[in-house]
Amino acid sequence: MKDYFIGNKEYFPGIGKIAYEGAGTDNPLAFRFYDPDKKIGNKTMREHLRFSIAYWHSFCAGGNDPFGADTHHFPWAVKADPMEAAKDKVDAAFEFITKIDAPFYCFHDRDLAPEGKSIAESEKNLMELAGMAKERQEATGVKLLWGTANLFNHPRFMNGAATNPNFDVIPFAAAQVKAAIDATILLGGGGYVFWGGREGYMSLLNTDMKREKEHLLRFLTAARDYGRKAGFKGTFMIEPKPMEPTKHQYDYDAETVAAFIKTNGLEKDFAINIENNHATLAGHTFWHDLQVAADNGLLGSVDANQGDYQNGWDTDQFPSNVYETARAMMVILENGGFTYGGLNFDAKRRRNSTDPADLFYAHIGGMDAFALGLEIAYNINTKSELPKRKSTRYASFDSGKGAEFEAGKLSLEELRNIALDAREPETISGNQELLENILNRYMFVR
Ligand code: XLS
Ligand code: NI
Ligand code: NI
Repeated sequence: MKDYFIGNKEYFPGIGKIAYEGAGTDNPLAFRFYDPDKKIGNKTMREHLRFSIAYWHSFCAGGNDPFGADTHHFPWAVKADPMEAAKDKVDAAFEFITKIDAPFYCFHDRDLAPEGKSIAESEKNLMELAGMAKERQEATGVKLLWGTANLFNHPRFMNGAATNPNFDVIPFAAAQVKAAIDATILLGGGGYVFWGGREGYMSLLNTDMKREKEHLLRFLTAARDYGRKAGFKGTFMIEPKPMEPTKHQYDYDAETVAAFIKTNGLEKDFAINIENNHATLAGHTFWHDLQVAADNGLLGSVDANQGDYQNGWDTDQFPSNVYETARAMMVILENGGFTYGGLNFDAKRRRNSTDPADLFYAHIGGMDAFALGLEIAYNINTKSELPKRKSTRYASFDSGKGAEFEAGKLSLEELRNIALDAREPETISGNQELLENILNRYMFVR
């Protein structure tokens, strides 16, 4: 019995299941730091990190960019009949997912199955491929983290999907979301994601923002209502991004999405899916957006990737920056860890990384970077003085007048009267450089 899946054909011959070999290994096809069964606190690394493979980047996107054609030639994408090619892709996907030893995957409807000539044919295609994926899930134990619908690729969505100024487009978007929710239910996904790639504008000259945002709310609540009626027990998530492909996207960042969810009373059903490169595009850090989502009780899942400090777009690179993974894991652990969410590699290998093995190197690097981040974050949160120092900084609000202020018991006049008899406040250092030194100690000293 092989411990990985092979369907009708082996698509990654010569590469077996990737195993943990330890930091000293010279084998490029092994984990150095991701040791799935190693316990960190009361959970294993596998349980903490809940890695997921993005179907679109790994098995669909051929490496094209606005200046050049595909460079990745997938052996599972050669059959002329799109349904036959899609079936080969399912086999290739489950082979890769089991060889890299990831417990989850995510997909868009159109990643899994081609669009048909009619809504009914598209629905039939999706359900047929989802049925095949379900069989593969049962055979391998791999699970669906979340599903979504691609409402940005087809030309009909060029002015938006739920926020399109032409109502005629909205039923087409709804049909796709309905079918994608059905497929997510069939496959037992714990989440359903809305990333509004074209829910925004290119110019305010032709855009009524107020109306479009109201339409977005109508659409999301209709999708929620359908999902609940159809038996979806998971969590709907909104994935913030400030722009690209639109000039401005309505789900700009975690703060904007949290406000949208709470203002509209959606917090029972909706949470946030944070992507590193989207946070940095919005002028924040990954850490910042994770913290905002956690502070609002809305941290659902993570699209794990990283951007490029010099490029102003979503480069979707595999995570290798251990400072970023450690800080992310600090927030995730402090928040109690993932429940239904996980770390989905919404990342693509570079256009010129053309060897089939590059797909493995990319994921191995990302998984190792998060395994390192997890261990460092666990040590920082449980052994370092950082959490204590942060809470001590606010100690003056723990009792006396500070506590009264926090509880909303002091008026502006009362506060003013306290100042009348008070001495000038003490100069208290924020000790930032000291804290950075402590962080580095935990980053590099084991
Ligand atoms: C694009 C988004 C997309 C979503 C899923 O920038 O990250 O991949 O995660 O539609
Ligand atoms: Ni994403
Ligand atoms: Ni993205």
